[in-house]
Amino acid sequence: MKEKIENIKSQAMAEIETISDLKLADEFRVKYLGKKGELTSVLRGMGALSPEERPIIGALANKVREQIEESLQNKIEALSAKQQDEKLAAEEIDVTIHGKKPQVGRLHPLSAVLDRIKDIFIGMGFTIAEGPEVELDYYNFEALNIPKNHPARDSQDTFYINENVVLRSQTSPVQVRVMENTKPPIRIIAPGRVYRSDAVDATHSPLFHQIEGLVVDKGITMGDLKGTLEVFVRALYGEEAKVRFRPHHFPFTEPSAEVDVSCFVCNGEGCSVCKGEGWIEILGAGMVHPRVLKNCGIDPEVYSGFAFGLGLERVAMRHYDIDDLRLFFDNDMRFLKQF
Ligand code: 2U9
Repeated sequence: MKEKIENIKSQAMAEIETISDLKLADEFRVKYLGKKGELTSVLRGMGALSPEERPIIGALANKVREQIEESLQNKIEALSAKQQDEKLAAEEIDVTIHGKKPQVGRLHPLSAVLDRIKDIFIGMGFTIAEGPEVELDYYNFEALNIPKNHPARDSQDTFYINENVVLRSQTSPVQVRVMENTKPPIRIIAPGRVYRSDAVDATHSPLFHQIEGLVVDKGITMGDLKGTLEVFVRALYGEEAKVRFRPHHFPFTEPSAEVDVSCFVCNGEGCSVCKGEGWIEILGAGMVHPRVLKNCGIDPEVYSGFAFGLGLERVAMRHYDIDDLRLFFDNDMRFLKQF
């Protein structure tokens, strides 16, 4: 029996050397040390031994068992370390390789121009007002003195959600809402998206951006309007820029005017940008119609106000000499990178 145990030991020790992975190590453990393993079955036969032999053989079997266990444990540790090393080698990151350069974004040209315009008005004490783009017909038209039969109401111009709800066609409803909720003095600009049912071409888009302004207080006059727009235009186009008012009509202002700025390319001489005119139209403006003040809960006998509006795309196109408005909305990096 002693010989048998010695044989198991030498066989096991030889076999351990051949174990090449953890799965084989486990199979080995079952084969030699498990409940039905070789060593266990030898020990089971110990009943046939004499009482003198039993402790000697038992001690030997236990010692061999410990030796095999220790060798197996060493093998398992070596295999685990090797496996870990292989895993690390496979996952190795070379931190010296050049990374992929992320594309850094920049302000969209419309945002850049809008930011400048906002800054100029904030500098004059205006605050920024916002409101819903899906708007009640009342705020988009009715309160602004645009009656039911007015051409701007035509469904060709305005997107109707239903009879009473539209996509706002101007940012004016923002000012109406502010007037309803605010006791003058009011000094706001309302920038934002507006929608009109236009076919897309180089100068038209069903979505564009307006910036409208509103000032309401006691004793506001056309002189305040002219002075404010002059300061604005000089800040945007330079100290040399001049402003010209031409009479016009808007339902929500009276009197109303279209406002031109002297051409910032030729300084009024006449060139291709101003089409030889020397002047470029950039704004509409006027004194808030007394009926509009009244509609918004402001007494026109006590207060007066002026309002103005400009199209952001048109200003930005002139600013950057862009000839096609669609470029603003295509999100083509080759275009956007230029600004
Ligand atoms: C209230 C009262 C009056 C806003 C105004 C204009 C003149 C104007 C156009 C310029 C080009 C729109 O972007 S555009 O198509 N705007 O000419 N807008 S006065 O008048 C208001 C607004 C709100 C309560």
